[in-house]
Amino acid sequence: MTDRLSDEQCRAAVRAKELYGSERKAAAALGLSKTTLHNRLARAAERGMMGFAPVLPGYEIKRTSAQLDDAGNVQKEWVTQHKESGPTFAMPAGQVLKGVSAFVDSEGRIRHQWIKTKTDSAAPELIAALKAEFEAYRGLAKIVPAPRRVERDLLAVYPIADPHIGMLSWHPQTGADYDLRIATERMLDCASTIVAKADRAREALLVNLGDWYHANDQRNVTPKSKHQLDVDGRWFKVQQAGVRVFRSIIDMVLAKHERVEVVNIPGNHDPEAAGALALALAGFYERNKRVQIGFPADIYYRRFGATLIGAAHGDKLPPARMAMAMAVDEREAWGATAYHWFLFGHIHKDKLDTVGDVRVESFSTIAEKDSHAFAGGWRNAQALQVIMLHKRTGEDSRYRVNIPPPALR
Ligand SMILES: [Mn+2]
Repeated sequence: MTDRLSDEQCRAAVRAKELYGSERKAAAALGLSKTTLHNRLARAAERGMMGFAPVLPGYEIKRTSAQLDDAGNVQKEWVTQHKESGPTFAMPAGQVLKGVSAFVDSEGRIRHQWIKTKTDSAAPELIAALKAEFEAYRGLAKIVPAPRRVERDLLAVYPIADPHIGMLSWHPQTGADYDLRIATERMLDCASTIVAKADRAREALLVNLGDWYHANDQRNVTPKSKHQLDVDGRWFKVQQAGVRVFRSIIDMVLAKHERVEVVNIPGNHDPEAAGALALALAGFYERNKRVQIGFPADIYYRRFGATLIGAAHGDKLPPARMAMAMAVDEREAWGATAYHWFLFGHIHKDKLDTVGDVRVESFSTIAEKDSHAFAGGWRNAQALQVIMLHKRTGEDSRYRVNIPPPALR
């Protein structure tokens, strides 16, 4: 609070105003700023030192009324004035609006308002919580620089079949442990190995052949057959881990290849979850022109030079129908290409069929067996591969990383 102005200071201001006429001149004469002089005049008016003539400094007219004679001439006039309003209300720092109450007249018009504020106590905690939540995302959206030299005539095809992220397998029951941590670490490990081995193709095709997730949702059964699944029960955590590991793989592939097309094929274990995965990835890479995330369709086709590529999960159609569907769906590309190659997963093993001139090939998984697969006697090697295609001559080379059986690790 500033000290109260003396009556003498106020009176001096009034005298100066009368003497010099304008507030500007009066202020200059007294060696005061115009604001200071104006404030002194306002205080003087409050103390009745400026008479009662309308309108006093710092006051505004509230009401005027007049008394007229019979001829309609003004006999008397009243001017009611009250102190003018202060500056515009500004929310004090650290405060938030708690409420507003109003004093209204008989017509419901606002006469006065009270703005009630309170300490914004939630904000700092909220900010801290959000910061903590997004800590794991820090730097992940960073644009990976494009590789310097790439081979324009090559396409690197990375088929990823059936990682079954979220599956739980217990060594005493199935011969090997598998859980969320093992799945994600193994995926990153294998992916980084084969990305390093791959040739510097200009383009890469990253194909999720389905069953990226072991479960489709918290019900923990296969949606169609209702087979009971052995799962990590924290579905959201599984879903999140699945998105993160895929993102890391895309980033690795982006560092090696100039353009990356990502294909998400829904499996029988994750028909809807695959769609959510595709959505999450599409959102994350929306502004990266080097990445294209595809629609999660059941059958995928793409032509690369002399090769026509097809892909499906493999639960809905046998190899012969894959070949036939490809010929019909892609009749033009079919006729224009020398090599026909259809990729699938689902059976968790490397297998090559030829139907006519179509090489219908399934890929092994990096996952361990669940109790169902163990009991069924399925015993297949685990691996991850990358296949290099040449624009004119088709398959050029392939690289592979094997996961040795538990006893030999
Ligand atoms: Mn499957």
